[in-house]
Amino acid sequence: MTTTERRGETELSAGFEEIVAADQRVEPRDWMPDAYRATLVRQIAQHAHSEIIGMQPEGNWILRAPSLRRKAILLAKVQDEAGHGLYLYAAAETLGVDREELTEKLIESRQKYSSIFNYPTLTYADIGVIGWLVDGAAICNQVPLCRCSYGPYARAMIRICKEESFHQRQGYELLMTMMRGTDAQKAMVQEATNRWWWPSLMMFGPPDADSPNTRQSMAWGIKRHTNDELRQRFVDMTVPQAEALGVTLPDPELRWNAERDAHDYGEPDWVEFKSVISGGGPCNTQRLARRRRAHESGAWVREAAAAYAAKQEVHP
Ligand code: FAQ
Repeated sequence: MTTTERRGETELSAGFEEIVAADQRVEPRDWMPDAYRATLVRQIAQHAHSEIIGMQPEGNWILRAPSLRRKAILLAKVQDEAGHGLYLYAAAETLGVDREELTEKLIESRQKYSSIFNYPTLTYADIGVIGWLVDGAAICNQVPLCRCSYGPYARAMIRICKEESFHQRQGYELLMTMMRGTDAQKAMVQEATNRWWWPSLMMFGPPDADSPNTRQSMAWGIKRHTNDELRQRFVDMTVPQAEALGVTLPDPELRWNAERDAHDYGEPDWVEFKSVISGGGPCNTQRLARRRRAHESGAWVREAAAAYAAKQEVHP
């Protein structure tokens, strides 16, 4: 690198730091450090993959929904998740990676997706609990991302969060209905809550002391809070909701701490978390195999769309 090139890069870097310090948005045309771009691609791709893989646990119940109303709600929710995936892949594309390449990385296990979608949905109460806890955790984690320093990601998150709020409410309403039902229905809600509580806490990522990316991502304004801060916010938000619903959260250490003005809670099983994110969760193999199959069986659609686009270029 020549002296002039080095001086040019120092100026560009100062411009980037200024945008971040002033809490303005970095846009695709702006210069950005390679590591900032790589971190965004990693996080946005993981987020997009999560939305797409996240369609499977709930999709599992569309044909078995207990009424036409529940089926219509569930269909709309699962379609929304597909839409979120598409907004996010589009945001990632503004960083110079294409969706085809990201999909390849997902199906070859070279990129992650959220641990939560590697657990099975065993009863219809799971659909309610996913809305309440999983979408509830997603909202806690994602509302601050609407202020992410990277413009296209922040803007995608605004639409996504609006839809996630609807998802959370439909789940809570479903559970409220079941809790007004028979003893067997109430037991089903409690049992589903017991299974999803700890995996929901794990969605926020490892404890701060074990989170290699948080410090730099916060300095760049990609993340606005640490994993533990958001996990705490989720616990504090969820405890009164559980009380209103009439279910018990499965944590004997959960109690209000007046000194901290927050709830104390037990430690999630981080060994299980590490195993799930390294491919060892109960449904990892099934989720990826299904995604791979869907990708392969959609090849003819991509080919036809590309052929049609090429024809339009010749004869618009
Ligand atoms: N699962 O250093 P950190 C949804 C990885 S969407 C799997 O703390 P970071 C909507 C992490 O990637 C849910 N992997 O990482 C919906 C890193 O690995 P790497 C998805 C995880 O990025 C609802 C390593 O561990 N949401 O639910 C997890 O600073 C219902 C070290 O971790 C998002 O993606 C995990 N839980 O913080 C859809 C939100 N946690 O890449 C359908 C955006 C950590 O170095 C139905 N993402 N890892 O190999 C984020 O906010 C962040 O990326 C975190 C992780 C907080 C997830």
